Amino acid sequence: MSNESLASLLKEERRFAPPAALAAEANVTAEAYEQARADRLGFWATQARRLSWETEPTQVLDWSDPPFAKWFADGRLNVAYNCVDRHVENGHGDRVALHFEGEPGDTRSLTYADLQREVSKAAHALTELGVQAGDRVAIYLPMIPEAVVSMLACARIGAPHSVVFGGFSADALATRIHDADARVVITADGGYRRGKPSPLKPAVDEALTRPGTENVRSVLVVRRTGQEDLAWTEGRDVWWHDLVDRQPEQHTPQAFDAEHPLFILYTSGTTGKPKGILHTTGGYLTQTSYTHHAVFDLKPESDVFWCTADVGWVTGHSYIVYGPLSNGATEVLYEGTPDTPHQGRWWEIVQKYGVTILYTAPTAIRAAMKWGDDIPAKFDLSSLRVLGSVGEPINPEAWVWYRKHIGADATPVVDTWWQTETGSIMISPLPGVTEAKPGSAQVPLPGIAATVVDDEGNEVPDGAGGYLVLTEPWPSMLRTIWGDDQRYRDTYWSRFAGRYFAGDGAKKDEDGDIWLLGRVDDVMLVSGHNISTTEVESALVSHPKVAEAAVVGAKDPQTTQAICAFVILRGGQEQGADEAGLVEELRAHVAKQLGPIAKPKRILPVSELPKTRSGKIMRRLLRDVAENRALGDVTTLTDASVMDLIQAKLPAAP
Ligand code: 6R9
Repeated sequence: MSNESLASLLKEERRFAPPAALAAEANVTAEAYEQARADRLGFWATQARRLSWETEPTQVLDWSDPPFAKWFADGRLNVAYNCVDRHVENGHGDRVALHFEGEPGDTRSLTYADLQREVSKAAHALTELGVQAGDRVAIYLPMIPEAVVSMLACARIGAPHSVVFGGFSADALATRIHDADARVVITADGGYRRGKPSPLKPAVDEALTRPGTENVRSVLVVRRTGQEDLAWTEGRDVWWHDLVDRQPEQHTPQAFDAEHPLFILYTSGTTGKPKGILHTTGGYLTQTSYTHHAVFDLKPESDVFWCTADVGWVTGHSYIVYGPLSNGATEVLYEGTPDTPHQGRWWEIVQKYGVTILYTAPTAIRAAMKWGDDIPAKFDLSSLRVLGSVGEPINPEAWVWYRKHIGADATPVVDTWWQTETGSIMISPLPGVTEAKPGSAQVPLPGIAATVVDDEGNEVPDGAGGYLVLTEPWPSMLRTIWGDDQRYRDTYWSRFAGRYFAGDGAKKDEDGDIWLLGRVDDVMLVSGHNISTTEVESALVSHPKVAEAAVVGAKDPQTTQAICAFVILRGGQEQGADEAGLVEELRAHVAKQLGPIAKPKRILPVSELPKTRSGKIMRRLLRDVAENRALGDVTTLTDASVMDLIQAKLPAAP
């Protein structure tokens, strides 16, 4: 990246104060920032007491060997006990933990008492399969209750899990099984996606033929779709209902050290071998629990929480499983896609269960915008009181649409910035405290230290852009990259000495609030200016005809890179009619919003964009297209055929 800091072009003046009623009853008030500022470690020690410890920690942070942190190191606890049993012991056994909604419409509600029985049986079953504390278990399941039960059963017996997205290929699964050296795989015959059964077990069978997976001795299979002619390896494969159902319903959880590993989760990264991000127990659970309580203002007696993420993404780990369940929440778990069997499915679910807090990704919000305002308008969404966003920068226009059409023009929207590596939310407004700015994650949470620095690592003044860094260790930070301490140091801690480099561009506005500007690998260099893809995309999305935009810098002989935009038009906009006219209109719109330097050289209307399973736009593939290159690695793409559609749309090389 050149020495010129990221240009900050976008001006967003809209402001939304917290609703007075919510502010008056909020779980966390402005005082928390003061407390954490005065005594950061004391603040986290207090938050750790949200949990039940078998041995209370006397130590908070051990940073004697940076960047290897230990939090609450002399404490001992059991994560599953904290997420399940203690709520039953506290008299909440009858409270619903999970309202499961299958894609075909089948439903199941599990109370905390049910969950305790299921997790206990699964823990016994894993033990019968020979799984011991420290052994890794791979989980490759659809979004069904057994996914949550399996994760908690692993946590209960101290066996780190490695959840792999149900949508990943046999190759991706094999790489992850190999790297983690997993001993057992938990899977299902299949799951439901887009109205039909989608098989999973065949990918496991295939993965287990690959070198490096020989240590897998058992495959535990949930029957979900009832698919016939399933290949079966005797002695290795075992049905969940045969093994788990006959286990005792009581299981005594054993406490583990606070630094005992909880899970490994692989981040795809844009290049290179996936990184196995390692999280441990005490600090991770402290921060997921606290942030879920603070950012969503969760009231466990009355709220119904719904995080739409897949459990294969860190958001599902922290805000379907560990955060909400440690707080005794009632939540929704939905198996399928938002448009099956119709584009109002999510809103129907909100209405049916009276969802009060919804946590989703910008990609889903932009899809809903594209499908049209009239669809959510058909449902009663009045139960909603807090809306959250995660995964990508949320374009201001999408933020305002979300608040208006889903949140009755009244609910706070919290834009939460964090990463697989950070384990929990790091930068976000608080719904009862912060005057919100659409498109900005705004402020580090109490106890979190983040800032923006320039190329030399100097903090930038308000109003300037650069790189996001975290300047103090935090409880749910990754502990290392599984099996590769050196890569952990190099990737995160070597760019700016003593500080964690997140890999994201960011700016501070005049009030010192933080705006995320996209991955630094995606930043464009145009005639000597660094321009953020996020800002150009947000300018495009602020045009009434555009639902979604992806912007890349393509090699250009005159300007180093030229801005190339791929746009999806909003529902009802006829394509083709006057495409040339529309493209000109959009180019002029961007120039007006951001200045002539940001005007895209090319704009291509397309019907889909390439995305990862967690909904992030894969700009590097679009760069390959824009530069007429063969496509790079597409294994983490939701739907590889999208790239054919886009390439077909492209005029012959200029
Ligand atoms: C939780 C999660 C992490 C990357 C991160 C950043 C982007 C996530 C964001 C956001 C702007 C937000 N990101 N939340 N960018 N605003 N609110 O997404 O983890 O899958 O590891 O991705 O996602 O680029 O560095 P992960």
